Amino acid sequence: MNATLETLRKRLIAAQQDHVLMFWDSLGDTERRSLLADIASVHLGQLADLHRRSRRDSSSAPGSVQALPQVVKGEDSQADAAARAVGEQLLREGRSCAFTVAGGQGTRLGHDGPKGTFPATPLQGKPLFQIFAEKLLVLERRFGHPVPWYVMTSPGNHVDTTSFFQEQGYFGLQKDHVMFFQQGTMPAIDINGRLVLESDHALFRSPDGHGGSLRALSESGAVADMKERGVEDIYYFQVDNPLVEMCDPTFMGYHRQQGSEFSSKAVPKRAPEEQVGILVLKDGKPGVIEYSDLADDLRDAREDDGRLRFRAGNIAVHGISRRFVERLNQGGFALPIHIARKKIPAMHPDGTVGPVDGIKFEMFVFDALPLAEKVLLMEVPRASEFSPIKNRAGRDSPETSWRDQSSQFADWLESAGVTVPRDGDGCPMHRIEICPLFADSAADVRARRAELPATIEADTIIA
Ligand code: UD2
Repeated sequence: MNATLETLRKRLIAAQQDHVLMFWDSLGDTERRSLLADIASVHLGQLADLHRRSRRDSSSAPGSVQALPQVVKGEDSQADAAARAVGEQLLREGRSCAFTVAGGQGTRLGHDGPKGTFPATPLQGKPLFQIFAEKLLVLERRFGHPVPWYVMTSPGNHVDTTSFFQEQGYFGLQKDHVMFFQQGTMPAIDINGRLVLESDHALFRSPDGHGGSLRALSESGAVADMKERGVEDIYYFQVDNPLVEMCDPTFMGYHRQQGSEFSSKAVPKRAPEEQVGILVLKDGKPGVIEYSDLADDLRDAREDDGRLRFRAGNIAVHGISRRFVERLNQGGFALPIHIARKKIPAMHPDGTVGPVDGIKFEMFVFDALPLAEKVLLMEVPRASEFSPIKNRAGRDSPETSWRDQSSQFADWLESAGVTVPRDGDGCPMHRIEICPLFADSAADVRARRAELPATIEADTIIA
């Protein structure tokens, strides 16, 4: 260990990072070994570059921005039906899988536990993971083939997530078809570029962003598992959206028909000021521009028909070909690293722990768009596909998501002839919840018309 220590110490001194050994003399052998391994895995040169970058203006305003051509779901019913048939065949043959990124810390929601365990339905308060599991069970029933489900966690929530699935009996899914893996982490630095110690023998690390999923899929063996199962396409979605249309066959059908390697769903932005990333062509390449990097004239630009020109709001639902993930991981994985300034808990030289101003690093999955040979963008209606739970209150909160879930169920019921009283804003007067296992679409609801009430007169669960 001494030789390793001395080599490492020299590297650390050269990089002005030798403070990470300040507790060395008081550590036991196991702790020393673990600290050495932790430090050895850090790319000190890269860290110094990132710190230099963090001190420059980080905005990356692109040279030219154009709207990305898109398919609009519902605009051409014949083309949609043909794509849907392709997507359904993929499910029948087990060639599509579901992939949830659930490694985030969910700090804004303030929920004690992994975000997927958050009670998300309007009346029964079913956890997000249960909603997804039930939607997957419906697909299995409908297409006669289980849909493999990959769930990415992070070191901070992995055990809690897997224990939750075990306690809940995998919500009725077959255990063999649910795979968990952890995403990678990156060390953080303070504003002077110095590594932060979380304890006397460990660096502070944080999850490497949802972009890290594209590396973790490969490193964890998930991609190899997919290959073995015959899975060719991955339906990627975030853990926070109960309205996700699970493995949407129409979307995955277009993805497949057009030979796309990376497809994205978007919803029309509500207003120029809405704070969502937008999918565009940046300097001729597909990508996402964060709202803060979009110049005002582009943000406000409109088509002749009055719609926003740059309106493709990113809802973080993607179709990704397995081969593309394999290719990204050949010969060095290189997505850009983004910088986030956050408070970080640090161990000080006197052994106390307290927050310091720090810098965390993350990769974003949509940065893979320009690396794909072919991409597809599909605009979908917000009301039926996107109502995330991100904040405790206000926009994108449990309250707004319950309302949007109830509205979707109300639309389905009305299509089956049920009377649903609505308020002046058009929202259902009562909360409604339909279990996916009872019906998972308007067509399913119509097929069970005989079992429905004539009118919704109070909060109603249909299961
Ligand atoms: C993301 C997008 C935003 C929009 C929105 C749609 C970015 C930077 N912004 O915003 O443009 O598309 O979603 O809902 O992506 N996660 C991990 N590991 C990580 C970090 C995040 O698994 O290290 C997961 C997290 O569990 C969640 C998702 O990624 O499912 C989104 O993370 P977020 O809440 O940080 O992204 P958000 O809502 O700011």
